[in-house]
Amino acid sequence: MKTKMKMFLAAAAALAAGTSMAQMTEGEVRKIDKDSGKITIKHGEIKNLDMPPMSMVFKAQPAGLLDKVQVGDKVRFKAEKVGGTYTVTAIEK
Ligand SMILES: [Cu+2]
Repeated sequence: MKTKMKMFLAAAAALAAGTSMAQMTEGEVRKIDKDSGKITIKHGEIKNLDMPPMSMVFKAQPAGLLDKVQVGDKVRFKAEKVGGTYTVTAIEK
């Protein structure tokens, strides 16, 4: 029983990690912290994460994504949950 549960969780995690499923979300950059590799975005609904509009902090992966945008920019970005952390894996103005 326990093993079956683990297999189910592994399958669910693999599904959740499917990057091709992630859609681009609209947002506005509020804060950029290059030292910690984090970015605060006021975002619209993130359908692939089942998240309503809000302002929140994301990790940037790779951190170089933070060099592409500035505070105040209207952006489109890809948000995913990586290792339990909400992460921006792509961003464009
Ligand atoms: Cu959010």
